[in-house]
Amino acid sequence: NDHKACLLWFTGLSGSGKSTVAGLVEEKLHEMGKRTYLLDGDNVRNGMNRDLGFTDSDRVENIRRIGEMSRLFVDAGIITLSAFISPFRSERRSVRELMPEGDFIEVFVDSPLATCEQRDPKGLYQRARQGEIQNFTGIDSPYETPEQPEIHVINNGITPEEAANTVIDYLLTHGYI
Ligand code: GGZ
Repeated sequence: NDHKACLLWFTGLSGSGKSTVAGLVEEKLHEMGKRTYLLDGDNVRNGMNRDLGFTDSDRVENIRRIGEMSRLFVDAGIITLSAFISPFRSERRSVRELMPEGDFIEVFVDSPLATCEQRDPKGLYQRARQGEIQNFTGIDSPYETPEQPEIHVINNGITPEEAANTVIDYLLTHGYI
């Protein structure tokens, strides 16, 4: 059950499939006997960060805290998966710089906005288009695409299984697991 602890940082639009892919990667790692922890909106935004909304400054603080929290998990030897939109390059870079060299693996879950909007599992895009939600990423709040992600998953026309395997393959070929 040997592994090198690292932070898998999933970034992408709402509805891009970050949480789904991260969840599958975690399942596969468990099957291999690895210790993992998954941070996502459900266990972070409802708890530690429930004081934060979706203004630019709240997103910056959201990612800063999640970065610090992720570092503690990696420090404890756990393969940590964090799945947040994290729309700003500078905040993703800050988290990268927080981590020991090589411990930060940026996973760009890349689905076209039109696809995310079609999926719209929670109806949020529709509400944003109707002006009922402000500062919605991709609509009236920016998403800065990663320039050099370690892993670029084009999550459009492939299964979540295939997307997850791309991540597992990276961990295997780079000696993390
Ligand atoms: C973007 C929003 C917004 C706004 C609520 N903009 O697809 P979801 O629903 O389940 O996941 C999205 C989640 C985004 O939170 P993050 O912590 O990942 O964002 S960030 O990294 O930018 O801080 C979405 C929901 O919250 N949601 N309002 N205005 N997403």
